[in-house]
Amino acid sequence: MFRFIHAADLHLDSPLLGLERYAGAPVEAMRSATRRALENLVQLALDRRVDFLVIAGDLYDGDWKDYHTGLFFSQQMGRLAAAEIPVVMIAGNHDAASRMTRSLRLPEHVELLPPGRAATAQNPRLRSLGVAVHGRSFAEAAETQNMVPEYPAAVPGVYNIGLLHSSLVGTEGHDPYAPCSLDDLRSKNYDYWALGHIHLRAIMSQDPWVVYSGNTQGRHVRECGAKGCYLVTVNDLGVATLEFEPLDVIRWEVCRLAVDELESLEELYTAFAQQLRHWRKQHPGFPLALRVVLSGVCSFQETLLADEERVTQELRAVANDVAPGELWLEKVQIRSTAPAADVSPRLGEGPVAAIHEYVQQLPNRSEELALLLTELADLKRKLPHEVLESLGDFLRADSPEVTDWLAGAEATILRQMGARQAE
Ligand SMILES: [Mn+2]
Repeated sequence: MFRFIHAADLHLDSPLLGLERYAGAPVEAMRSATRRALENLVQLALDRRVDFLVIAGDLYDGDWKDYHTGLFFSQQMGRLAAAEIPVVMIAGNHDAASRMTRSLRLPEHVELLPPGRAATAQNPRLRSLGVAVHGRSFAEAAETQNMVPEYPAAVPGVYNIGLLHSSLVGTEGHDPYAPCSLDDLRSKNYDYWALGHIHLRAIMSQDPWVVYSGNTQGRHVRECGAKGCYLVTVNDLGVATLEFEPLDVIRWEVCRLAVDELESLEELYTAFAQQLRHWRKQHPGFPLALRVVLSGVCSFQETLLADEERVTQELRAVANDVAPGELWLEKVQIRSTAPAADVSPRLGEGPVAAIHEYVQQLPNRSEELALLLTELADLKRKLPHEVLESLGDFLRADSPEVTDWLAGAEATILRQMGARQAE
């Protein structure tokens, strides 16, 4: 029997996106979150006495600002060296050789499989366990070739693990790096494919195991819920059992608050406090980064829009009250709409009313909506990777982002009108 950990996408020292500093926000926890997640990974390896650790790419978020990132990693690896736990890893699109201008020599028990050509890890401890780990690093940030065909043939009589940073066919919405299909992977006759690149953990197949461990720490609102790694136990018959182990130190969630039943800002704040207590119970002891989305038909929409900044800060004050220093309101989005009876008379008959009606009808006019989204495709091509990542899939008509945007459009129209009337 042996045990290993499959982790990927640590994105060490990645900045966490979209966070505003304000009194009461867990700024320090957030800044060092990816490092704490690595510490937790190492601690887990020690506590559970694993035989080895594999990392399927994107250990680093990109080129190091200075040597501290590399030194932090080597310090953590030192803890594993003392316990004689080997590490095998590959570079992904974020830490591809071409992106890294700085590097440090790796300790002997840590093996980075080379770019250019898939290879098998050399560590003799792996051989004595009856394990072969195969993999290939990215040389360039954008490797668009299917790498699987040239992976080494499975070694007979041992447990074969493939390390691969790749988007599988069917995982849309991700850069199509080193794309391959499940059939490509099956054809290699390996026992376990440890995949990286997709940050949402997923078991794509059980025979053989094809697994995305997801990233170890959520970095923005698109990476919600518990994040961590898989602890894999392989018995003497070669049968593996997987356990998900959380490693994150701050957790993202989207907190949707329906306002349909509420009648005033006061009631909103009370309902929000209740919702927050619910979140605290779901994630006891965890600092949370929350995006708050107000949805539904709001009887006091105008009051809500009249002083959005105040509403946001009031909600933050509620969060500070419920769990001081543990809740971070990343953003408050007003996606509620005014009752139709309130809106139509205000808009009258003019062009603004026409725009409002157009936006309201869009969800039911799929062809027009599709056309509109096609025009956004151009914009999407120009956006930097980091921005895209935090935006989500805004080109798919049925994605929640698009629904939210359309609801937000009405708020924008009313807000503009309110501003004009105030002038
Ligand atoms: Mn990644």
